[in-house]
Amino acid sequence: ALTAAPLAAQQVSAPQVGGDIPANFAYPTQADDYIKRDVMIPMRDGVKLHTVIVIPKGATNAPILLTRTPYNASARAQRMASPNMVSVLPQGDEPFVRAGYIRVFQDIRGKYGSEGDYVVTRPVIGPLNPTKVDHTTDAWDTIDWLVNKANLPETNGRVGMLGSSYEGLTVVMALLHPHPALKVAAPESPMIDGWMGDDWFHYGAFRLANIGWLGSQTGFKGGAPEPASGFYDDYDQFRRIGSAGAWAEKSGYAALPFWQRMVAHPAYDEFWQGQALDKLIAANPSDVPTMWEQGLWDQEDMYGAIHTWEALKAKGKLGSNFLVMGPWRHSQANYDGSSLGDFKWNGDTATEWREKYLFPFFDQYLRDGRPAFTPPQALIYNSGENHWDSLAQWPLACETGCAAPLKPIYLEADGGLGFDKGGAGGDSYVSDPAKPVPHLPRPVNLGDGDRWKSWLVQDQRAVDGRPDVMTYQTAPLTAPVRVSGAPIAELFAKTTGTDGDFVVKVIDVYPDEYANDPRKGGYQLAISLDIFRGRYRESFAHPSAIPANKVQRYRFRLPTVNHVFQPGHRIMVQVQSSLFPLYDRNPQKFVPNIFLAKQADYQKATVTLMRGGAAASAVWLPVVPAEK
Ligand code: PG9
Repeated sequence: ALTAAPLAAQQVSAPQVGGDIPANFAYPTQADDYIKRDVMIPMRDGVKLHTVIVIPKGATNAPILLTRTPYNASARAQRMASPNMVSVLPQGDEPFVRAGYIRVFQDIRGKYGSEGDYVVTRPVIGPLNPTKVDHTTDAWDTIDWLVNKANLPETNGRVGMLGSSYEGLTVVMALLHPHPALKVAAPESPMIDGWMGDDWFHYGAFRLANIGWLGSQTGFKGGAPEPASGFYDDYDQFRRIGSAGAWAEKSGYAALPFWQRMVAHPAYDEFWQGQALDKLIAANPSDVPTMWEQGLWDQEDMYGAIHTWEALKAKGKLGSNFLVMGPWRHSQANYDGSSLGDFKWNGDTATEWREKYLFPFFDQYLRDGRPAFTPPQALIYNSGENHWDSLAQWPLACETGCAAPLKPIYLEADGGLGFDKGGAGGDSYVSDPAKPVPHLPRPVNLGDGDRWKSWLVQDQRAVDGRPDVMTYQTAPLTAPVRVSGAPIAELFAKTTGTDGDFVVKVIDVYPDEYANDPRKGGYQLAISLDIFRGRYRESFAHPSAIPANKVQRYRFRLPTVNHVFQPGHRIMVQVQSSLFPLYDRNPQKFVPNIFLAKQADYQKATVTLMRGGAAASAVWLPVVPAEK
């Protein structure tokens, strides 16, 4: 048995005199494999922009990868504290770090460490921007400074630009008049047209989900958390308060200049048209080799990249402009792309894209002696067969000029859907602004990032069966149906109201039983959906009241798809009048400005979707022959 030695016999080490915190202590200096420099780069108007330059230690003749950001350059260049450059920089930068690139993040003017005025998505110099500077000149001046060896001795004089969303917009702006040292670019889910289908509106329906961004982004130079609202369920919050304008008044956001501009421009007038970058790029196409990237389920900027690439295609500029669409949510291209919501892809599609396509595309222009690399004209994930498609032509089906035309799939009686028109008829439902259709099962907290990121792939059964959600579906398919292009919704509808929204979803319904993943038995996956504000059915610039009880046509393009509906699955179309609180509610009574609608303006309406005959509501699908 063990016996303790008598206490007095134990060796007691010297007791601590004083506290355990020494008067002077510093961590040993780390042997970083990089150098970080903070510099202020002067622009042509004397304003200086804060720029973080991360250089691999010992670099000479290194290319530069540049991102211009409204989201804090210092934070963008500090993923975590580490002596390793690869850990300090964002995940998406990994192949560039391995190849010894210099990485540069710059605060755009007026944000974080940069001087000057911040203007939200600052339009180019001209009628909407009376100053002498914009993101085109700022990118030029920045690149001019960076490739000067007196400023940055480690440079080889060549720059590539990339970035997602707002950072993608700054890439596109640089392309409007590119500096000769800008050799290659990748706008990733760029914000291109804030009214048509990117962050602020979709076809005129206002996206309440982004309203918080405005406060944190323009309330403060350095950004700030959004204030507590006193609500967890934003569905309830926005419904009770009323219009977006009433919410802005209550929250104080009504004092923000950009909010005021938005309220002054609810329609697609010169303000929005004049800053639509797809139009500006088409008018000033560059020769800089460019890879346009967009997620198939991008919940923020679903419109920009594909429309700009199409505008360049129409200009005959395909030789230097390539399209990539992955099975991704917004900005997922820069993270792990193995899955989205409940859907698992064939490996990490985002890392695969960065390593196999993006990096070699950039590297051939930025370093000497690198192999030539021509990406496919369009690299698009096939979300029904779970693999990438490399396409020499895109889209495969469209209204005119494609190998195949669009093929209408019609709403039919008794909730049917088919390629035959069927007999004339109609289906009615009551749309009640007091009970809008939620875009996610309640409670909906717009600050819940995980639910926001994957909401577009959530199971639509959450709303299927509501009396105000009209569902039409085919029988289980006996052969695959392949769709590759942009579907077009064409509804013929009447309403007892004088305004109204139309949401159309194209859905892949999984078989009732799905042994590979039992929870997916009967899953309703929207492969394409959008909203259209009825007052714009004749003109985006000049809204008009809907004549009550008269059939009108509502025709709008839906987001791009590259999908195969497999045998045993069904094709489904759902139509509804709201998608809330992501989009503000339509009062269903024509008012001059929906931002300023009063509580009393919101009214129930009976909406009738017409079927068959001369008013055959349909979705025009880009059906192409199935391979195999
Ligand atoms: N989608 C964001 C945004 C871009 C431009 C304006 C407002 C918001 C973004 O992720 O940057």
